[in-house]
Amino acid sequence: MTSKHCILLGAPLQEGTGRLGCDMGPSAFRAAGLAGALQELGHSVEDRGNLAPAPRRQLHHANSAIKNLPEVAAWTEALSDAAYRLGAEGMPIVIGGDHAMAAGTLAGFSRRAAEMGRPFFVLWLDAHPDFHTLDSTQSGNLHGCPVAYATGQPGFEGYFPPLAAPVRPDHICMMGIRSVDPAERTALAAAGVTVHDMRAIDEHGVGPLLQAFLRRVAEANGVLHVSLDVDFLDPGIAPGVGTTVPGGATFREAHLIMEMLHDSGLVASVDLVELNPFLDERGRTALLMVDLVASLMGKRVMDRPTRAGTA
Ligand code: 4U7
Ligand code: MN
Ligand code: MN
Ligand code: MN
Repeated sequence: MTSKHCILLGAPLQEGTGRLGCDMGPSAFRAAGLAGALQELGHSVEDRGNLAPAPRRQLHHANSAIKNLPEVAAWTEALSDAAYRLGAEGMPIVIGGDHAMAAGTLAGFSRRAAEMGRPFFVLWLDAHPDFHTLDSTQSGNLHGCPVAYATGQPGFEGYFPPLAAPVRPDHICMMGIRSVDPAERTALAAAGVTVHDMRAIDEHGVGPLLQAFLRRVAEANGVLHVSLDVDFLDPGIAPGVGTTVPGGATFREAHLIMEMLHDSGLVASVDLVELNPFLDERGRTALLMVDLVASLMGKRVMDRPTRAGTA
């Protein structure tokens, strides 16, 4: 197994959600033993502590539903710069914080990949596609917007930082999706994002769906970023999140995805988002997330790839 230099960065933002508590996410991941789990697998770990947002600017938008636009824009600025820098240093694991975090991480990691001359791909594991623009969001919760921003959908100009390298929508594969708003449905289809909803997982299984995407990334010599929203998981095994949707990924489906990702050797960076420790039950969601990261980083049941012939 190749050992990596893992760089942990906390991003305690919670302004993208409608409720408080995600700011405790980075602490909960640390308390659940994230660094130790990685070290046990032979990786070196450097914890860079928590990031702070850039200075806030006054911002006004015609969509009066939008909440905390100046705060989320300030986080996006800081995260985009941090991700761009970390992308050159090792294997960044960015710990949220709510999923508005991904506006910055996608923008920064994509910029880094472009600079290296490598195509950038995203595996989006979530109950939601987070494909709202500032104009289409009705809840006004900006954790529902990062993918639209990072792919350069219209309407973010002048609010969020300009994109050095927009993510190509046809380089994004979403899995676990089961809550899509009408505006998102239309925009996703028009943009050409691959969406494997829960029905597709039921019918085909996560293995073949993920394998097809990983083959594409490998053939393109791509850089792969994984964005893992806690609500991807079924609420029965992961209650510590504000936006639960029934019918999510099972324990084994989630682990198999992580194991296959590890065997592919393609993952360059990771987001761990939406954990709300205030809603968790004695840390069980945090512990499950840490165990999933361990699978992603090489923990396996037997001393062989769980799925033969992928590496
Ligand atoms: B998350 C939602 F309406 N689409 O816009 C919205 F269903 O990061 C949910 O994936 C967004 O948890 C969920 O508020 C954002 C809603
Ligand atoms: Mn999300
Ligand atoms: Mn979600
Ligand atoms: Mn959520």
